[in-house]
Amino acid sequence: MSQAQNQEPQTELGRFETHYANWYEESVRDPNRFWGRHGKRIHWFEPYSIVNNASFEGNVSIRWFEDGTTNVSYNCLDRHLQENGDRTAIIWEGDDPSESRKISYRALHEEVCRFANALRDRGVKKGDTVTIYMPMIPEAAVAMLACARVGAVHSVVFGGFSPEALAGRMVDCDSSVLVTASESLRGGRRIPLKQSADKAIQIAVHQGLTVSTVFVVGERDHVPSFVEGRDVLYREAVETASPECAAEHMNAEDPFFILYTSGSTGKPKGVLHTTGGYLVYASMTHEVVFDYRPNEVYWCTADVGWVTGHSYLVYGPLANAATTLMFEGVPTYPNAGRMWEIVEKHRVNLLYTAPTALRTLMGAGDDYVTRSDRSSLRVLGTVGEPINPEVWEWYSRVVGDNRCPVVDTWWQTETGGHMIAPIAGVTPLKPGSATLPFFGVVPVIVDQEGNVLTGVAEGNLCIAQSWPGQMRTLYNDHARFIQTYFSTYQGKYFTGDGCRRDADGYYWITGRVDDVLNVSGHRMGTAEVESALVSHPSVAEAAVVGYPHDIKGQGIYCYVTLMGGVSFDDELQKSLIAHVRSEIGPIATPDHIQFAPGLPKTRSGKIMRRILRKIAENDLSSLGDTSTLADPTVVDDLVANRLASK
Ligand code: 6R9
Repeated sequence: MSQAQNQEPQTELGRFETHYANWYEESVRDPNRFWGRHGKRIHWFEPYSIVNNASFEGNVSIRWFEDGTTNVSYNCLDRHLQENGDRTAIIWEGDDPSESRKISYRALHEEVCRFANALRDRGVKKGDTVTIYMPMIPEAAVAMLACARVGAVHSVVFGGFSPEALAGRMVDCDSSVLVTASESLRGGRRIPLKQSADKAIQIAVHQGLTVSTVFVVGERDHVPSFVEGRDVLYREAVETASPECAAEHMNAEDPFFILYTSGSTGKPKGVLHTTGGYLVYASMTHEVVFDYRPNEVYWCTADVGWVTGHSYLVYGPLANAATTLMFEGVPTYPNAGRMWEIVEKHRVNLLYTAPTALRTLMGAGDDYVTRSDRSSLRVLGTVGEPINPEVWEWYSRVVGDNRCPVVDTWWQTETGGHMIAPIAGVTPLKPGSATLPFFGVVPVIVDQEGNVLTGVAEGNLCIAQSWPGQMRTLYNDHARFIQTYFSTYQGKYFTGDGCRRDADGYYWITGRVDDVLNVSGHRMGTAEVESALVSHPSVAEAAVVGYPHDIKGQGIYCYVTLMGGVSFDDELQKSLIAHVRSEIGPIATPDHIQFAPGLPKTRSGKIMRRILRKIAENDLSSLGDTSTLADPTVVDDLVANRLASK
């Protein structure tokens, strides 16, 4: 551990070298024993006798604790009432700095029971899918926990997604119930969520979906086009429902939630997580990686629409009886000091955020940080994309006053929880490295042919053994699940990320090796942006690549060829940008659109993305061999007309 920064060991794990190594060794050698013990951290109505039953071969079947029964809502609420009923479960901080609310475990339990009954009253039962399209308000967590309580499978769709994107996701999982809000408030701007939901329903109904119920958070007067019979005011439903609601006994392997995420193809994938293993894994990683201690205030800045919002804003923290802070707004409103003001106001002990936010705030200057009291902070975390060592150092030095370990956590929607991450206060850190695997996680680095590389190595990152938080399938598409994750390297879960392992065995994630972009920590497929572009009447063909962007990590660079007779001008460019935003959402706003008279293709018609990537990166010295192209001259035009992308 030559270059590693040594921290004083603080947790029961004690000395890192011995305890981590011992626990880790047991966790991968004897997962049944290890997880058999740690599975008991949650409450089971019917205990499990079988721990791990998973195979990455053939039809790929992943099962954990398969004969146990439990309920996530019971574990996140009822279990804490006796001892911690008065403890704050959720601190809500509004977009407007003068607004905040505290909700105790007792109050949250009551609200969840009431809304669960309201769901049941509208016919929702175990196994039904419910879509949640919400701002960052406590009712989003209530809706998720209420689904968990009655055994409904929730699909939370990020509130920034367009009506088209929402409709596609509702249709895919056949969701006839939607929970939404009249509007969302971000950075002082009102975003008409219900209006988008109504448009989405129109599109979905057109595609054959029946939508029976729309719960709307908000005052009646603020709900545009209230549809009698279909629309239900959340507040009225909750007030008239009974506060008592028994939690459904769920099998550990019953579906828990679907979360759509982007892959290399156009259609988002419905990642399916199940009940028992997911909760065990989310709660254990939350406690161990962040070294969470009772009574601490924990703040994860992720939106509930992403997996981080599921595992580390709602389920992990609540399963651990933590106080979790939910922030409706954005880090730069009313000014770039907002995050640190919130830390001071609520005495935040643990902060978990994304490198993209840190890069923006670092650019705003240290004064915004240092003028707030950050003495409550004990642990700092990051997630979502690789963190540049300079940003890591700034986070540690300026935000954390060199007192707080920075835990860089690598994981994915598919993994359910942290996979490669330090244990706060225990693992010696290296800026820019997610360090070492969590218990039970066996990372392997393979070359293009699938050979496992040992020692110091760089290649594609796979995971060799199952862990409890792993996704079980893609909703309604097990064949695609096998194809996407287990066919590239037979018998291994392929992550889609590149990775390097150093001489100390530390892992350094280098970014996606497939056609997935990571823009400000938001994951999207180049194919999704391409299909949005070609659905514009003026576009004949489109190719989209990522390029390095100082703040966003990656920016979106689009090449378009146009329909005959159409000419490229500022107006068309604006219209294309607006079109992508309306098809997918503002997170997919193109940074550059270059007109291409032709795209570089092989003679068999395959677009050579490598070349397009190099041009977007302005790395013209290494365009490589272009002689295999059907028409090598198109490259000259693209190079001559490339757009400034720095
Ligand atoms: C949790 C989450 C997953 C992709 C993943 C990788 C990137 C996430 C990272 C990281 C480097 C980290 N990623 N955490 N890259 N260091 N600490 O973000 O899930 O939205 O599914 O994205 O994000 O490329 O494959 P998801």
